[in-house]
Amino acid sequence: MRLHYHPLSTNSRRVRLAAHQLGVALDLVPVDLSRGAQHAPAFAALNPNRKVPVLEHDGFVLWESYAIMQYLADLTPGQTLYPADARARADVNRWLFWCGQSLMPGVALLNWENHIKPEMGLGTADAAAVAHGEQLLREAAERLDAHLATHEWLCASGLSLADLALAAPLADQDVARFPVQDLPHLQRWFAQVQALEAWAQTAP
Ligand SMILES: N[C@@H](CCC(=O)N[C@@H](CS)C(=O)NCC(=O)O)C(=O)O
Repeated sequence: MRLHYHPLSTNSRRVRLAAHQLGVALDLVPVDLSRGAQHAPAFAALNPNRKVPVLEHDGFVLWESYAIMQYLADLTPGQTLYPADARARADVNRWLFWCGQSLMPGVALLNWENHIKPEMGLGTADAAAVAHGEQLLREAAERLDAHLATHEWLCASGLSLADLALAAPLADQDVARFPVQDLPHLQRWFAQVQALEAWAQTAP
C-alpha cells in the first residue's frame, strides 16, 4: 500500500497517524509540493485535485485524508479507532466532518499566511487574512475546548480516528501562531495525542 504524502503536510500526517495506530504498513512516496510535483501529469492523474495525501492499494486510488483513514480502519480486523456500532461510528464521523468543515479553514489560512508564505519566500503575511483566520480558528477551537472540558477523548468510544484527525494540524500551532495556546482542555487532550507512539513515529 503506497501513500503519496509530504512530511510537513498535516493532512498527510493524520493518515500516517491512523496507519501507525492500526498497525498498517505504508510505503511512503514523497511528493515535493515546494517544487510543484503535485502538478506533474502522473500525479494529477491520481488526484485531479493535485493535493496529498493519496493512497494506492492494488490499483485502487483514494484521495481525501478522512476517507483514507476510514478505509485503512475498515481493512483492519479488531480495530477500535472506527467503531462498527452505528451511533459510535456516527459520532466519529461527526467530528471528521467538523474537522474538515469548521477547524481546517482557519488552520489552512493561518498556516499559509504565518508559516508557508514566509518560509517559501512568497511574501509577508496579509494582516486581513490573518485576522480572518484567527477569528475562524478561535471560534472552532473554543467549541472544541468546551467539549473536551467534559470528555477525555472526542468520542465516548475512546481514542478514535477523530482525535488523530483533529490533532494532526495542531502540530503547527506554534509555527503558524494558532490562537489556541490558552485553551486548557484542548491542550490537555492534544498532549494525550502527542504522547502516543504514533505521534513520534510520524514526526516530520
Ligand atoms: N481535503 C484534503 C486536503 C488536502 C490538502 O490540502 N493537501 C495539501 C497539503 S497539506 C496539498 O497537497 N497542497 C498542495 C497544493 O495545494 O498545491 C484532504 O483532507 O486530504
